[in-house]
Amino acid sequence: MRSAHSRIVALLFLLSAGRFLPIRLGGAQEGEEKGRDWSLLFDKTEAMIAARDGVKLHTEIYAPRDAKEALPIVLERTPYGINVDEKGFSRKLGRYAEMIPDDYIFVFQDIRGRYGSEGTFVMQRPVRDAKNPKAIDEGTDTYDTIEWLVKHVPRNNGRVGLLGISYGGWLTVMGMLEPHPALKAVSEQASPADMFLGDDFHHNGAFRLSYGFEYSTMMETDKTNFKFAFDRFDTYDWYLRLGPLANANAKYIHGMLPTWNDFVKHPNYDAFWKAQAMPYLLTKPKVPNLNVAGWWDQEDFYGPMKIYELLEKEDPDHLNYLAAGPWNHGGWGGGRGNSLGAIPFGSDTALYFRQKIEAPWFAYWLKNKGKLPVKEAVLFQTGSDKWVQFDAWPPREAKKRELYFREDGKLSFEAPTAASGGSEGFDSYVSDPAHPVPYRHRPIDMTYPDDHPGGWYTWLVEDQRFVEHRPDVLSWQTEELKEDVTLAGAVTAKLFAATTGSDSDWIVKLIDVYPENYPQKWQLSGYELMIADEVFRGRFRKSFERPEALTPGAVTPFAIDLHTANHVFKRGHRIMVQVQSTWFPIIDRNPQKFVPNIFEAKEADFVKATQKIYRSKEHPSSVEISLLQ
Ligand code: PG9
Repeated sequence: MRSAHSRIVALLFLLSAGRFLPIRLGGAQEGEEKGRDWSLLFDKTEAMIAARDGVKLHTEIYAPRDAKEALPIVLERTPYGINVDEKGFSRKLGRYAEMIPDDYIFVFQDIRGRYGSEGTFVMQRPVRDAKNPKAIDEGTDTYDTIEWLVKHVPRNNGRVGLLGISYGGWLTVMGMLEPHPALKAVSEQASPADMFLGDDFHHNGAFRLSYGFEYSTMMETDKTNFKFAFDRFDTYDWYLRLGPLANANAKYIHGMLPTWNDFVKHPNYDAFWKAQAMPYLLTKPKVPNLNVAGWWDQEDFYGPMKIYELLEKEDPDHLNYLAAGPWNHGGWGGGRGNSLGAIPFGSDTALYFRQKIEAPWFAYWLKNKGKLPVKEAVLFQTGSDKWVQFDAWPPREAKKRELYFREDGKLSFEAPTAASGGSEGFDSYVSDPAHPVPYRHRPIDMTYPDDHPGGWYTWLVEDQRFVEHRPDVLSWQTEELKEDVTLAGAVTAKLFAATTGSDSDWIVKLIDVYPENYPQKWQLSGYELMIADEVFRGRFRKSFERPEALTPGAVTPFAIDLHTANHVFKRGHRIMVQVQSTWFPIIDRNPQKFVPNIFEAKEADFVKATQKIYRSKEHPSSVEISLLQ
């Protein structure tokens, strides 16, 4: 293993243009303030904390210099490095600028096998076998760390808070499964919940190719964040030239990345994926937890919403809460959050979250200070640009309505009739894996560039006009709305579709179309903003565990969960739905011919298919939305 590992390090190092630190994971590190002299505010100490198996974890402790009383500890564990400035103080302190005035001891730790910590990194290390007293996992590492901290850090008050974004959010969930008694509050932020069904690596079984490839090379090449060196700027072109997925190992990574090998070995929803999926891990909440999600999170939106939903099933002590805002991945962790891409929000939403929600949340639980800033769910409503408090999410009072696909590209609350369907009652396109629809406008730069502002961070808010007129993207849209339409809750696409292939992907996007004349911001005139979106891999229609071929030509129903949204389609706007069968290279190309394992598909398996989306009385495709009056 070690020699394989060093071979890939050598190989990729040769290919690499160099080492880039720190990476920007979503907005997760944007809050790391530049230029502030933290040494004036904090004393720093370092410790190698021994976990129960003797592996030592590199930990940095920042205690306020002028603390008058014993203080709670705020712990963040990370695989991405603690990232120190010229004075050796962690830039992560900038993430906590709004909490610092409340006085905490901040502790940052490299997880096992990353940066300064000993041991081996395992991607989302599975929860240990509880029968083995020597076994470890991220939960025991968190527990052992807290045990050490409360015993050894001078002038701590015996209360600990734990939080993190994304991988750090997942580590937070691991820490709350069997919490240390000193753990009094956690905030899981953008944690993945299920890597096969909805987060970074797959959505509904469709493989997230560019993310899966670039993330596994980043994490498993050596102990630090590594960048794969593409030989061209436009990775759309690079991934297309890669051809079938098997070429990734054959040409570049040579079986040396454990995570990539797991993708290849586990193409279906088997015990491997379930072992790390939240439905199989979470029981009722034992510690107060604020789940945090971004409506346009390009990595892990499914995760925090699912974790909130699962913990909500049994929460007699009311420990489970939700906050969501108009953010990309981690966008609440830094900056103002007054806009995302071209879309303005009318206020500083990220700052508001940190000042008015996150800081009071921790002060309440760790310092008995103030009032809880959230009753149950505090969610920014996009479109109207305001914060709304809900007693439940999704709201119970929302009513389901169907938006039907109709003839001539129309979308309507009126179902098709025998007469309206026309003689055929479907719309059609040819999906060609050799010419896949780009998921964002080309050139598609690498996922985490650090020499320019990357397109990855804002692709979910890109104007969808960039693909509207492709022959392999279909659109249906309403008339101009005569009044506001308030969507609050679940969005589900209900397609009746047929393909000439024996496997197929279906991508459905719910879009807010701005008026053609939009004086509030001229550049947004006619803008097509995605509000909900998802891909479904047809082979998993009946079961994610046992994929089946589709019957060519058969009209087949597909129900696709587009998750929840909290959005007002304003009067004068239109609602649009787009359907397509490729979204490249974020989603790998479905060969469109059923093969047992797409990771082993051959070039010849990739075939064109003619797709039909029905909109007839018998087969009324629609998107079901949840409306508030
Ligand atoms: N989305 C990243 C991730 C989390 C967990 C596992 C794999 C990837 C992240 O931003 O940390």
